[in-house]
Parts: sequence; structure tokens; C-alpha cells
Amino acid sequence: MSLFKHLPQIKYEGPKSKNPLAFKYYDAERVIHGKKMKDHLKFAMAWWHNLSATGQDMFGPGTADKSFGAQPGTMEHAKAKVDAGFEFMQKLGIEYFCFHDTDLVPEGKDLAETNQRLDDITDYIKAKMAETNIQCLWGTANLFSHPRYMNGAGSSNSLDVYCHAAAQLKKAIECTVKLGGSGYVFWGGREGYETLLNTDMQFEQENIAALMRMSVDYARSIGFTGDFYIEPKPKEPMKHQYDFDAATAIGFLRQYGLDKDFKLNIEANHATLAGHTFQHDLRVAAINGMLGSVDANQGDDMLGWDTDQFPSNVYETTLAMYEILKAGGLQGGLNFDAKNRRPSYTHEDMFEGFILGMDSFALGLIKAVELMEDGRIDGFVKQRYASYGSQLGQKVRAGKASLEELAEHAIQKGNAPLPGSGRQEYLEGVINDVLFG
Ligand code: XLS
Ligand code: NI
Ligand code: NI
Repeated sequence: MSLFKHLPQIKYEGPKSKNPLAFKYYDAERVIHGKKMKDHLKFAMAWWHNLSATGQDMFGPGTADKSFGAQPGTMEHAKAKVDAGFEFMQKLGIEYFCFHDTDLVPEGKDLAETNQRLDDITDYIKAKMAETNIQCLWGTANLFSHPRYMNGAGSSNSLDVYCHAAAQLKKAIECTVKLGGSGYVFWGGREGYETLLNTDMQFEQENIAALMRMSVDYARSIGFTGDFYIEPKPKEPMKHQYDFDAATAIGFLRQYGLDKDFKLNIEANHATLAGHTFQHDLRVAAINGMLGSVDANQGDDMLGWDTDQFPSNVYETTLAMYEILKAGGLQGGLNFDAKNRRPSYTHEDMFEGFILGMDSFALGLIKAVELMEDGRIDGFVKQRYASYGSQLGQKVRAGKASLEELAEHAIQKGNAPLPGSGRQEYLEGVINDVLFG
């Protein structure tokens, strides 16, 4: 049964097209910068937003009907979501998906029943994957929604909750391996605290690290060869989350010896909540060799929470793709951890959200390549550090200089002149030129 039969196969029609159900920039097979667009932009559908979320918020119920012809809360509905999801991805030419365990099936009366349901649904998904060229980008466990996780999972004060989380992790890893996922994500969810008055921070962080270590060991023992990712986020739902931003997560991974198995999944809206730009966290991950995957969305500067909007800001997608290209691309992909606004509640809106996001990133890719080919930005940055090209500068760079000889250089000069202008306004003009010129 087709759930989206009133909706067409979404095709590339080019920038002049006014057809809302067509791509203007995303041309999957087009080769750019040495690769097909679809290989630069491994777009993924997030099971939770696209197939499960109805637009419910704190002030009212959902507006979107995601029943797909079945009764929510049943296994028929879980299967209807699979059917809808695969039809949706095929119509958009999306080749990857991401999931939480609890997105796939309604939780049973106990873990054993939930696990049985997960076995059944992953059989069903696997069959669909075999019929299509759609793959699993990454899986994860929802260790934050159920009330038992009110204090987190790895950071919980309760050993029983900690073990329950371990059981969910074990099963979610098994599902990810069964579906051939190339990554496994840890988003901290409620791994943080509300008040230090009741919290032993060190105890909690050690426990989180131990749970990650056990997860890696188990996953490797059943043949998982992909990457684990931490997805940093500074706050929401907790006041203070331990994986605050890329730099904090990297420090944590190194402290606990997890950095060989983990990389980062950088989410745009999480970076901005941490007071950074999206590009900043991409760069921090990249220069530490930890840029793994991306949750592609966008926040709203006026709002202090994770609005998870479909990316529309081409200035941002250009600078993000610039970072990604300069880092040599993504091993992972671009998962649309994004949802329609509550008043955009139709099936057409689901398609138009993805078309917006895919086109925004495709245009960002095109413009980022132009920016690299233009060379003015790169050239300026290179020239800005040119003084280190001197003999002494090279010694500094090689870590072979001493404080005495640098001081001697300074004393001979008498006074250090001002460094050259940063020319930010000129550079911003260059960006405008490449974007709109
Ligand atoms: C929430 C997170 C979540 C993760 C997966 O803010 O973005 O959706 O991506 O658990
Ligand atoms: Ni998020
Ligand atoms: Ni996310």
C-alpha cells in the first residue's frame, strides 16, 4: 500500500524550477569536487522526527497525523512506519536512516518483550533494505524519555537504572549491527545535572565512561567495526550536560581512553546552544581528527532551545560545507535531526522540509567549492601567518625554539610592530561575492 501515492518522485529540476516538489540544487549524480553530490551529502532520515513526532509541545498535542493507517502503539503501526519511511526515502532519493530503539517499536511490558519486538521489526526493516539501496547510518538508544532516566542513564544515582540502560544499549548495538549501521551514537540526553547540591560529578562521569567502554567492548565482540560518536549538547533537557560542546567531549574521551573508538556527531543547533557557531564545532572536531558525522538542522537565534528546524540558511550551510570539505569530507553523513514546524502538519510538508534541507546543503556544497576555488579566503589566512615562514618562525613551529632566543629577537627589534589587519569586512564581502556575485 502506498502511503504517499499523491506525492511524486522528487526530481532535480534546476534553480529555475518553481515546482515545490522538486530539487533546485540537489542533483544526486552530479560530480562536483571529485565526487557525486550524493556521496558528499550522505543524507539520512531521522526515524524519530519524521515518522514518530507529531508536533506535540508543552502547550498542546500534536497536529500531524503519523498513524500511516495503523493504530499508534501497536506493532502494525511500527510496521506502517517502516513502510512509510522507506517509501518516503525512496521518493526523495535518501539512502540512509538513523534510529533510536524506541522509535522503532512501542516499548513492551518489560525488556524481554521490547527486545522481541525489536527482533521482529529489524527483520522487517532488513527485508526492506534488501529490496532498496537504503542503509542504516547510525543507531542509538533512547536513554532519556522514560521516567526511570530522570537522572540520566550512565549518570544515574541508581544501579538498577544503570543496568537497565546497559540492557538497552546492548540491544540497540545488536540492532545497529544487524542493520549494518556504520555508526553508533551516544547523545547525553539527561547525562548532566540540575544542581550540584545533590550531585557527585566525578562519580557520574566515571560511570558514563565505564558504560561507554563496556559498550565498545561488547560491540567489537559482535563484529561492529564502525565508529562510536558522542553528540555534544550543552543543555536541554538538563540544565548542565556533561557533553557541553565538541571541545568538552573530546577532553572527556581522551581522559577516559575512549578517543580511539569515538568520534563526534556535531549537531548545528547544539553548537549554537553552546554559544558557538556550527562551523566552530565542526572545526574543533576536525582539527582533533574527530569529525565523524553531522546532525543537520538549524536553530533560531531568538530562541534558547533546540528547535531542530530544517536548514534553510545558505550562508551557514556554505560555511559548514567549507569546513567539511577542508576536513576531507565526512565518514558518516548528514542526518536531518529536524522537524517541521507545528503548523506545517501535512505529508507534503514532510517532503518540503527535506527538499529545503537537501537543497540548502547542496547549494552550500556548490558555494563552498566555489569559495575554495576562488581562493581569496584561504589565501588571506595563509598570508596572515606568513611571518612564521622566517627561519625563527619555522623553529617555533617545529617546537625547537627557546624562550631566550625569542626574547633576544624581540630585544633586537626593540618593539614588535602591530600585526597586519584582520580585514574581516573585506572577507565578509568576499563571501557575499561568492554567494551572490
Ligand atoms: C537531541 C538530540 C537527539 C540525538 C539522538 O537533542 O539531537 O535527537 O540526535 O539521540
Ligand atoms: Ni538536538
Ligand atoms: Ni541530534
